[in-house]
Amino acid sequence: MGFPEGFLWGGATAANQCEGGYDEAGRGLANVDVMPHGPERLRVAAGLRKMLSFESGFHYPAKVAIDMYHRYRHDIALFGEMGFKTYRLSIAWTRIFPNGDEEEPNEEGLAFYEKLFVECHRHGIEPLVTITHFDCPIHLIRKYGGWRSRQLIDFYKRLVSVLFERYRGLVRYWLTFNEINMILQLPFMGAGLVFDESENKLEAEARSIHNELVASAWATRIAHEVDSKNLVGCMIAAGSYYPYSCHPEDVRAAQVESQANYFFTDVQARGSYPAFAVKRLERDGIDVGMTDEDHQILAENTADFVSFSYYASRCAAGPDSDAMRIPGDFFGEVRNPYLKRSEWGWAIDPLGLRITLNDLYDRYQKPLFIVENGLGAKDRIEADGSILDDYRIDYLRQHIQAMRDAIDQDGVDLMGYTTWAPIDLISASTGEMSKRYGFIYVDRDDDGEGTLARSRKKSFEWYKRVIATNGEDLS
Ligand code: BGP
Repeated sequence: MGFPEGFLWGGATAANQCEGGYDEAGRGLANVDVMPHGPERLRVAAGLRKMLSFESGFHYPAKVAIDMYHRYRHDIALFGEMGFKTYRLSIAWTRIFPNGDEEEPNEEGLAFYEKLFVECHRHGIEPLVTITHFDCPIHLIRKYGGWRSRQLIDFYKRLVSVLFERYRGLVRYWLTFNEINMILQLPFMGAGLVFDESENKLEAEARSIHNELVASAWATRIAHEVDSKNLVGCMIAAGSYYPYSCHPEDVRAAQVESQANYFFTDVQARGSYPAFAVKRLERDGIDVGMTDEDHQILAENTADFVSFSYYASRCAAGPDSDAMRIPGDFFGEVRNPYLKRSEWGWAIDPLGLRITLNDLYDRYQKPLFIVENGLGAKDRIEADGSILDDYRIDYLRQHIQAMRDAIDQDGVDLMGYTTWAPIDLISASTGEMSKRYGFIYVDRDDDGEGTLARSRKKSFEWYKRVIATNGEDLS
């Protein structure tokens, strides 16, 4: 009973949210660098405001982030101290190919990650590498229009071939695209898309999605060719949709929303477009540019495991429902009246994690991996310097309990759990530092002030004990 032996406990970060060093060692500029802190950020991320370079009057948090580029040894040592079995991180594409379309990679960028992976192994930590976590080289956006161009499939293939060859023996767990379904909400962040007034937005999105899905299948194939020990996962922002009530219109609304999300993993884990998606594209008169070769590549190279982030369940209601709607909410627009919410308005629903695990396992029957889960909260430093983050411990405890139930009682095959994020870093949605997730506090504020010094929060010792007891001791 309990967590299986070898369960991969750890934490997850993304390059642009922690590395900094944005112009060091030949690194090129990416979409994620030019996303400012503050209210404009979401408009840029959604492709509604074009920002392809630094503009005056804005603070760009990714430039320095938490400076992990220079401090990774120290940070990985702290992860080692907590007993991490795995550390999920992402490669910055522009460290390896600064423009994205070069023939030859940037050796300095490759050497950086090699040192980082060696450091992980020194602490007994297995790296879990996201190949792209919301990043796309600016040059590829300017010259090719981001992922709407099929040429990006080739550039991505070149990138992954270099990574798999170079890190053979150092990395065996890979994720192709972080939260691939977020392209629907954040097309600039997800695919480097900025829309022209005259453009068919739906078509540009559908083509970009298709290109990423094909690129993902190619990556899976190349990974297996280079080393049969490689395991490649797909990754979505998950959280099951609940109908607001048992009114059939609400149930149908939840189904439609779920399908829009599952679509991505359906293709990546099963190898073909599901019938509802084919019909939807037909209805909208959209041609994604599928070739015979695409069909074959998708069918023959499905993901080895299905990974996902879970922060909250979502709720859906039919058009005539009296449900309370929240315009622009990240996780669906209908408020679930039964759930409490975080300081940032994200619903808190540990049982929803068990439901989501069951839904995904029922649908795919592939090993699952929770690669993000956590609570963004403001932390207070006590007079003696300590941070008593019991709210974070409570959140994680309940979610870990829910996943234990899913394993023990429902038989879900779960490979591991990496919290978002083991160390405070830049928020993807807001660019804030004050939305903190870490077991490790970083002295930096929303305006980029602070010493960047690290310190352990109360949750640090707690998570260490959870890992040491393989999830037995959650007290
Ligand atoms: C996911 C992203 C992460 C991370 C997390 C928390 O969508 O994959 O990059 O940031 O959400 O979100 P936020 O940082 O906006 O609180």
